[in-house]
Amino acid sequence: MSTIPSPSPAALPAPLSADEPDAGVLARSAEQTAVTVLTAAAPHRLADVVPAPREVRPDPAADWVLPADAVITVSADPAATAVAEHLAELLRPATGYPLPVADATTPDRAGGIALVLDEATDLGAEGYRLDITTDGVRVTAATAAGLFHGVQTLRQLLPATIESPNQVTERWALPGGTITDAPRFPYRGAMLDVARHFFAVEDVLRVIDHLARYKLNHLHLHLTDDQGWRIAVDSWPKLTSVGGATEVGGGPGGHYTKTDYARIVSYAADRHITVVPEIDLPGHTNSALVAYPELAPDKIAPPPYTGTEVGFSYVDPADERTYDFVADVLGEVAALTPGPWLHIGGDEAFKVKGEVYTGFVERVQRIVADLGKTVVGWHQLAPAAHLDGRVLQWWGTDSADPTTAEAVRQGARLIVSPGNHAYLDMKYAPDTPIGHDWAGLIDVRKAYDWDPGTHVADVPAEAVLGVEAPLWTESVTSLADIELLLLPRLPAIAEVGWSTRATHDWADFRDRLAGQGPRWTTAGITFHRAPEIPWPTTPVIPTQRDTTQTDTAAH
Ligand code: TNX
Repeated sequence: MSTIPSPSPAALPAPLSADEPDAGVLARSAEQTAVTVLTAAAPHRLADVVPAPREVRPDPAADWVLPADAVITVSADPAATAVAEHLAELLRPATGYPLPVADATTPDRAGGIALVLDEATDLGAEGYRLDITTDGVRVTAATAAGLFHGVQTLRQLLPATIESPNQVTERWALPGGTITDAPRFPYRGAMLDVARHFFAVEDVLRVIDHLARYKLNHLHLHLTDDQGWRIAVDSWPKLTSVGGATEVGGGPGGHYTKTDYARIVSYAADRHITVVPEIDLPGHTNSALVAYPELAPDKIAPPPYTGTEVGFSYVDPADERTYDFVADVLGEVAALTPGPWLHIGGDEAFKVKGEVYTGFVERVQRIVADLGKTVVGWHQLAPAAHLDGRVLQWWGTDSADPTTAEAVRQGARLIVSPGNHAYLDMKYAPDTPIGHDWAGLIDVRKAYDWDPGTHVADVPAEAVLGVEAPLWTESVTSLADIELLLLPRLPAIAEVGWSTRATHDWADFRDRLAGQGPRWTTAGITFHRAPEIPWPTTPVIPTQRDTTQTDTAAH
């Protein structure tokens, strides 16, 4: 990042800390809703953004304060207009401002926020430029996705109180200058295992919100495993009615109807996030075998499984009926999924070996291709014959695998999810109350300090499609658990995937990440107060109500 430094704090108006007696008073509006009144603080630094933008040029003479009558103008385009509405919805609760969205052709619209689609913007499919001047804010991008990412940057540059669900009387100041930004890798994702424990649609939508904040653009859903089958398949209905009724620990499980799944896909799409569905094959299939014993090698239904061992189950690779099942399931999932990817798992099929395994994978890869989708699978797929466009997901812990390197030489691309850096189900420290440690402990620095471009031996950066942070849920049973493991490591993985290598700097990242804590607290989001991060200790919204979260309330 070529950062032209901000002026020293002394050159800016002195920030008032919110716990000083004159800095905040509690007021109530006529409607008796709690309104916290805060006084002016200096705006954030323009570089205080996660993931780090490519180029930041502060102009302290150009700080701008969002006025109560600001209008959001937008190019006449439905996708861009949706981004403008999204921005308005982000800003309205805390500001209490009406923030109408208007067509950019509407006259007399100076002094607001303009979202401008401009095909000539030379920043790729997701890049954007953000200009903050004394006249207002302008986000320019060639695509609605670029505008969306620019909006997330804008959001982070406002005071942390912008995250409040209740109105706050605040000086909504933004630091002047220009950010020019674009991602390093096209694929930046997180995975949620909804099979080991089932999570309600609302929980998944909230995870999508977290992805969107940090410019991640893929949500991989691990929809099936030994402990539960979570996606409705009309042609094999017992997959969910029987196979969906279990989960780790003996809970009730659950599944997504096609309508539920469509809701997740569309909520994600509105945030420029593509859903990647995974049907794990040929192993990790006990729940399917319970529902349909004809798929089992011995044709006998196994008992439902609610433990956490892996590698014992598999669909019968020698029975043609198995391929009917695979084609039916993948066909229905493909039809529900607008994105290009279908993930077929392929991991830990310990009982399907050698040519039987590769033969199975090659047939399934072909089924996916015939559905017009791009096949993705865990890197165990590597020894199966290459199929054009296929993508392998690396989850090793040792940074080298000749079979994967050979598959890449033949044209496979790689999503990099090193177990010892990107696995969000690993504990932070020995005392983390949930999570695993088979790939080691992953503190924030470990999640941040690796390079997807050079991580896997003999895999060149050009073959790397991007990064993904998987969250397996054997020990994760609630949204609060999910958030505890996700935050603050998800932003670290997001930065590794988005930001150019030249910006990589632990001390700088640590300070920028610290600024996210008060935002999460204000928004009521659980996070792990990792001791290596200098979290601010001043509450953002002081003494608002008994129920008010302060940033000391989180884990
Ligand atoms: C390995 S990572 C698995 C999962 C487990 C996970 C727990 C991968 C492709 N397979 O089945 O849930 O470890 O960390």
